[in-house]
Amino acid sequence: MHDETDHASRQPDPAEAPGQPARRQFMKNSALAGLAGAAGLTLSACGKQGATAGKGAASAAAGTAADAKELASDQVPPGQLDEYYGFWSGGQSGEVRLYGIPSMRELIRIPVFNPDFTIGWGITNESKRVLGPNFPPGGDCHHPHMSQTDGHYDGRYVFINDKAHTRVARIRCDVMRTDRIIDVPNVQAIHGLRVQRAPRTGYVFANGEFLAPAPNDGHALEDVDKYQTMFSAIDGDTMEVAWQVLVDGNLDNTEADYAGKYAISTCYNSEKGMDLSATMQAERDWVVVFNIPRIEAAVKAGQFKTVGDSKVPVVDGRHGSPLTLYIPIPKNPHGINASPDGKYVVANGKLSPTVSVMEWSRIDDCFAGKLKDPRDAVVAEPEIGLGPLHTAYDGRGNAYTTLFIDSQIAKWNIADAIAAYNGKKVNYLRQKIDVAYQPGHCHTSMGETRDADGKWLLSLNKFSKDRFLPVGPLHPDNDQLIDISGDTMRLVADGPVYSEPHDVVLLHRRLLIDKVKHVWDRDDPYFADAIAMAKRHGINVLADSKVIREGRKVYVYMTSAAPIYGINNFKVKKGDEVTVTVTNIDAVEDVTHGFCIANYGINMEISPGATSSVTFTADKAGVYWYYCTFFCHAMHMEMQGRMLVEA
Ligand code: CUK
Ligand code: CUA
Ligand code: CA
Repeated sequence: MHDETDHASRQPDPAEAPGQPARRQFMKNSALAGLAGAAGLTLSACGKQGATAGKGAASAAAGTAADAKELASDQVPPGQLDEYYGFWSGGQSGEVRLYGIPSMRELIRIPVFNPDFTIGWGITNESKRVLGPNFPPGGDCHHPHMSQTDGHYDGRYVFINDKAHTRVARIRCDVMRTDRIIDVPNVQAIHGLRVQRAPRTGYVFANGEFLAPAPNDGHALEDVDKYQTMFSAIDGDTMEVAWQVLVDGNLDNTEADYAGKYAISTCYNSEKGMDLSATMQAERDWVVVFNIPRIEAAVKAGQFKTVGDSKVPVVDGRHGSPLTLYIPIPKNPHGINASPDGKYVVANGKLSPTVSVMEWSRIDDCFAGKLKDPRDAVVAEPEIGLGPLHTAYDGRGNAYTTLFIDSQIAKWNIADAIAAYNGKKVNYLRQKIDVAYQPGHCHTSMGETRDADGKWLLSLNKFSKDRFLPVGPLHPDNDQLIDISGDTMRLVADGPVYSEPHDVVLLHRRLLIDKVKHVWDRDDPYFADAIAMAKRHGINVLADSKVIREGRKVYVYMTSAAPIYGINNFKVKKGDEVTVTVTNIDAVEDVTHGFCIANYGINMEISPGATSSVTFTADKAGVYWYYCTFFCHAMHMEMQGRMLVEA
């Protein structure tokens, strides 16, 4: 057996090699010329200023350097489209942000768990149907992942967790709007989230991180032995929790294989510690592998219980269960990432300078009893550097691991790491690049699919310190774009971002560009409830503008067509419950209207073809103007009307 303490895998660090400049010098222009010569690198265009040149200028600047490959550019000229979409977790904001890559320009924001006054998320009836009646005021997003089919992105959905309120959300990629949010029962704080890759998504896997009694109803407050957590599989089509697995320890990040057989999660608190030092006692914690076919069979056979009011089947996956496999891994492991060749999965050691490479076929053998020791699933445990958190892949056999403490990304070769583990004298480390500063996740273009294309690497750095203009004590994060298309990683651009995107996915535009709708379909389920309500009132929302009273309930239907609403004024009584339904009959690309009632806390967006509705109590008498909030026409300012509220 190999042991992480005596395993002779300390390698010469390429970043420490003689002749390599320190980080700050590296950034100084004066050092660039000398460096290009010393390192044999082409530093033709470092950063935004220099990178505007096209092919000709870039190669001219490269001069006679040995590595003639030009530095890829983050510049996307006016009118040109980015090659990649990036879905950014919005972190504590509770939203998802859509970026273009390589420009790193923010395209739109997609409100998910957060109220948003731009589109009226949390205000409209359509959003409240998704958020639920008593939705909490925000979220804490970490892990956005797109649905897959056979290990390829399929452009249907992006799923994301809310750690703060133990929820999972689904975003429809055709309209870039959140369409489902669910509470996950029996656990606290959904952290790791991944999708089943094959045959399709399928399941969305979600880790409950914190340990607590279940049901968490005030019993066993001090009885730490009774604390527990579970792994959840959510049906990505119905957004119902299909089953849960009770585990030992806690759960941090999760990942799925490429065959549709396994999910796998890291545990940093095998100790069941209740404070920091207690969670760091063991030299090894573990990863736990979930055998999906076996779990499904157990559920089918009725070998489950339920907890409290929840009807979700809970199977027992603690040590000794045939449903799970616990593989000891050093130490407080964090990220877990499957390689795009479908063969390996890498757990990142965090408090250990190592990552642990496991082979799925050996995990098969462990479950089949052919391998007795779960550690036999480990085929390499290379030493990478200090604080390895997450790993990404280029599809050419190389892995890229963020080193939080070293503020670096290490590029290493998987096959060479396995050879070194088997005693061969090979250097698996390819390069280390300084990042600024303290990286968490890194992500490669298409890197979590079979289509990993090895073009771009993003380093999501937690600290930006001196990289941007000072903006007060709260600094932006710094997401750095790195060209990995050649043999050498090269930093291309810094990108400040509002706290705190833990993770992103990057996918080629061909996967989405034709799937995204330019105007809403009139029969879209997103506003079907409003259309059904209109039908009950005999209203054709495309033609009719009308006020209907039913007791204390008032229904106002109006069209919007630039620059005029279908109703110029309507009268209600103080205390009435008012529902305003606006239909944008300008089914013309980009002609969006808004509907805001001054001093009533109401604003909603009505994109072309859409119907939006809002219900509120007219609790203040007086004249209240409503007006359009999206600049839609030369006479946009005049697109207005009055709500008259009788005392
Ligand atoms: S976690 Cu934040 S850096 Cu929530 Cu994916 Cu690792
Ligand atoms: Cu409609 Cu501005
Ligand atoms: Ca631990």
